[in-house]
Amino acid sequence: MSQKSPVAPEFFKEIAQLRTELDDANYRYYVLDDPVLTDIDYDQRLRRLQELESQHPDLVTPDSPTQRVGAALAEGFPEVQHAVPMLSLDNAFDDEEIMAFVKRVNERLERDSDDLIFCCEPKLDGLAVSLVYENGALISGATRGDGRTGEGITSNLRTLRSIPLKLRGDSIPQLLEVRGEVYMSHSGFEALNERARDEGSKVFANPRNAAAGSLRQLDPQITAKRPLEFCAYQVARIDEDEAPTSHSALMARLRKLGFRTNPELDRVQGSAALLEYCQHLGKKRAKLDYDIDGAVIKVDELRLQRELGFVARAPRWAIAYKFPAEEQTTWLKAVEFQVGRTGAITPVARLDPVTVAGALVSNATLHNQDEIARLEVRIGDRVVIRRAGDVIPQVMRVIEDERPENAQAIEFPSQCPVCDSTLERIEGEAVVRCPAGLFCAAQRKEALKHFASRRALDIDGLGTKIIDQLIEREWVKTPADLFHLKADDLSTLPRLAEKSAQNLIDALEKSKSTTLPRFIYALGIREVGEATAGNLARHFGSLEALMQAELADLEAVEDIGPIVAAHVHAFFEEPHNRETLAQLIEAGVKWEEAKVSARPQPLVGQTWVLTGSLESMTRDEGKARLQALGAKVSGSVSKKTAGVVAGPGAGSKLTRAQELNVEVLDEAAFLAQLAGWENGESGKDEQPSDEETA
Ligand code: 5U1
Repeated sequence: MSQKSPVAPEFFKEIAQLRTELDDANYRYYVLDDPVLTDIDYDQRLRRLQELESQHPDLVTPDSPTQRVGAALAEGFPEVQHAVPMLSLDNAFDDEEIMAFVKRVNERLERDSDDLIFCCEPKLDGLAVSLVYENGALISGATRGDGRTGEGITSNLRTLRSIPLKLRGDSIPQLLEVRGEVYMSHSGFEALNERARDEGSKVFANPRNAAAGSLRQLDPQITAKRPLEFCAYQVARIDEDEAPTSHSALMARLRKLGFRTNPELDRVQGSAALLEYCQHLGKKRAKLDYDIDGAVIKVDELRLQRELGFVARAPRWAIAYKFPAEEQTTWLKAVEFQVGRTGAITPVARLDPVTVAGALVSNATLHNQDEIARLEVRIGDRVVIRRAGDVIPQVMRVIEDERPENAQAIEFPSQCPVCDSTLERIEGEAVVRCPAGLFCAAQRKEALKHFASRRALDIDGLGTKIIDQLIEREWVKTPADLFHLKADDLSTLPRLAEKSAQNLIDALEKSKSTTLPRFIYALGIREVGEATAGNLARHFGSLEALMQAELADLEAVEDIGPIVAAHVHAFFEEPHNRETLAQLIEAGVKWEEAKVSARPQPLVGQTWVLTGSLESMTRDEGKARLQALGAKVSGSVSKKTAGVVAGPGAGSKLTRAQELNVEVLDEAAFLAQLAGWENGESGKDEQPSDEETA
């Protein structure tokens, strides 16, 4: 048997020293903005460490700086449930809206002086991610996704040197969940595109797209070559004695633990200082080496944040102030009419290309017929274009003084430009639609693109060009036809080699195993996006139950109002759609029922009482959400009651709960608990149940 050679103490020492030097170098560079090593010195030390570790692989630890780049993923990114939902923010677009936010906050906190402390920082234009550390070690990193479920991109996030693999310092929280933005600096972006140009590969349109594309690589070696950075802006969970009590103190704590926070972060007191911060940041924006689209304003004290709570998916204690969008002028050369997935006809302006907010713009939406009339725009006009963040460029107004003599009026078509059906406009709606549904080739194409898209059935390799050909050859009329395609036929399509044809068949086969939320989303029901599809799946648990739902049942679903309920109802009433659904299931499309029906039921055996009014939902909605988690909801409080949710106006039931020492939750605490339970946290111990009387 071969004997392992003993490790010399100097060897240990050198390894430990190199790791410390490399970790310190990252900390000095990213957190303190005070570099100590040049890139060459850093790489030299990293190589030496790699050499030493390769001699003694048993000494390699997962948090060693050599372990940033792991193996490629074969299967795509796993789903990750966020223990605390990743919220979105309400927006304020001017001083008045900021003042209205301050007023709302002060009123709710019953404060009559304008001296509240806010913590402000730039709003980075990147991608939100969440990082979980257990006992100091990074164990998971995920995208925001729909706020409840993201994609696990741990291997990619580990490649970012501004993300510590282990926390710094002697006192480390047992559990820490940090949220922040992954972004690319302007200088990093320029260097990346220059390299791409040299190599003849595709250049990115802007830093945000480059950051998004880089994070979505299955091979972390690629991500590691992209100049991505992370900046922390929120602590979602921290488990330590004497955790900080304000947002600004939490940010200081994060810096000590090794995270970069924004150097522009500042505490301000009162609304005048707040407006001044936003104005100042607006002026500084052009000098920053990264894109920002505004400022995020947060009530600093965590106790007050808890008191303020949430409304729907946004906290009441924070707001995003958005800078005015950048505008440019150019010539309108033509207008084309596009047919969307649901038949909506959208006039699209073809423009002389112009760079707006970092992206080259050659098309802009004119929205609809009314908008063309409102703008009084003509072909040949000089127009003002606006683009804000991800939003599709828009034509804002016409510069009439520059109108050429031969400018032409825009005629809205009366027939569908693709299938020639007579267009319809429902009274009271702004949109003109082609009523032909899947009989219109344009709608078929869009429906198939949506069906195959990444967040729907995620059919790898089924891109726009192939879909166009499948529709034009009439090989595919409905999504179900996709699953009857043959590799031999596909390989006859131009530019689709035999291997790619077989790959596509394999991808189609793989896509048949999906989830109910993805399947519902893939159907392309009007106004049913990913979040609504998720809510429908969670609420009904099965496709059969959803198909049988009445309008009232649909309206009882979280975040679904009468309009969306009507669209869903109409979709499942349509015989043609029912037939396609049956064909899809017949073709083998399936999802794990268990995944759906095993949604968390942590409140089985518990009885809850709702009393008083709630702001973010009706009592019936609150009741439905508790019941969905397995609870019984009762109209009276007894000593067996597990908990009482008490909103304003709560009377005798609240008093009774207090007398019996039953746990009472206000709305904010209830929402936070619901979010936790719906994300799989367990409830309290089972208790004997009351009769359901509510
Ligand atoms: N800088 C910053 N961006 N950002 C985005 N802070 C911040 N906070 C957020 C979000 C969504 O949310 C918390 C207020 C919960």
